[in-house]
Amino acid sequence: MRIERVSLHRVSLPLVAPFRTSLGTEYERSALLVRVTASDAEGWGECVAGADASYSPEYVEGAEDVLLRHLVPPLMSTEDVTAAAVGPLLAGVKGHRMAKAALETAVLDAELRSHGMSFAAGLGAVTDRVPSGVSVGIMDSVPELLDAVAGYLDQGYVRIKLKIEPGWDVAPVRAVRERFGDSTLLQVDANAAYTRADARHLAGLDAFDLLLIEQPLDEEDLLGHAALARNLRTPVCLDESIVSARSTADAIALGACGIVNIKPGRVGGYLEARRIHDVCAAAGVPVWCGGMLETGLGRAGNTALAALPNFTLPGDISASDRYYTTDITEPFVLRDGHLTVPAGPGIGVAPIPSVLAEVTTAVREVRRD
Ligand code: SMG
Ligand code: MG
Repeated sequence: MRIERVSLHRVSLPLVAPFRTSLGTEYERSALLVRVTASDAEGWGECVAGADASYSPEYVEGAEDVLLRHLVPPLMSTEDVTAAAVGPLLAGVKGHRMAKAALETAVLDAELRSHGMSFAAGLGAVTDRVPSGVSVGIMDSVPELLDAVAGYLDQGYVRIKLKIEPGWDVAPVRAVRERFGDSTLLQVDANAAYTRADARHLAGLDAFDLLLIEQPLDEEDLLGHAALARNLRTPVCLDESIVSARSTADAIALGACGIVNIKPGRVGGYLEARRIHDVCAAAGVPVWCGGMLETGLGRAGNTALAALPNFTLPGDISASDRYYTTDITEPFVLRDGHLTVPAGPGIGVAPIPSVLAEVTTAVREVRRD
């Protein structure tokens, strides 16, 4: 396709409640939406870079800058762009995977729409609904946490993930297990808050039959994760460390993880996400789809990805109202603990113009000259 215009929409959405992790507390989601307009189709992608660089080196203004300076121009000077060609076209720019993912997703959306094919069909989905897990932030007290978890279980979420950090780990996990029983699917996520010296302490979590512990150590500490995995009964899952199919294969070969969290934004897009899925499937490593507090746009793509066969664990793909009173697309709703995978062309949803206008704080537009 010939891309005529790319527009970058900065949006700001208030969260229904603050979301606290070992990295800090978020009160709103500041996001960047990419819209690609070609001669015969239009597509959208959501950039998951955060307001600050605490989760990854990328942050929203940086993503906007690299898109405008370095990523959009090569696409604009190419006559025939396909989604599969975006990665190779942008290979001269190192890193910036979240920015690249948003652009590739918008191209993929436009391309699939022009063929009348859904993301799910394009990626190879094998199911039309996916089980929904919820990520529960760090709270001021254990009673407050138990109330929050009770609310999510009442709504039907099939899996609970507790955010942990030093000082908020064994006690909250024990309390949730005691209150809600052994049959609740439960896992924890540290966002790299521990060090190798915490191995013995983390082994204290082994008593609670967790599905997994996610990214306990620094993202670059693969050998530390491998050592930890040898010493824990709880399976080690990697999030931040997994940035490509190659880093996934390395992590698996080193024994650094037994489970992989796949986030399309973190790895450069849905096409690399699918390659990671395939690498893991070949190695017998289960995967699940992570979340970055996406709007309905990102949520739509993630449900399609999570419908691939090796996504055997529930993802952090909750209903829109977990974070937002008003989503920018048709909201995703929980039905019997599941979300429906959009079946329409492309990503299957699009921003509702009136809502988009309300939450937009700035728009930058690049046109082919
Ligand atoms: O989308 O429900 C969601 C967020 C899930 O916990 C979640 N994401 O490390 O997995 C993770 C975090 C990253 C976002 S908070 C910085
Ligand atoms: Mg994580």
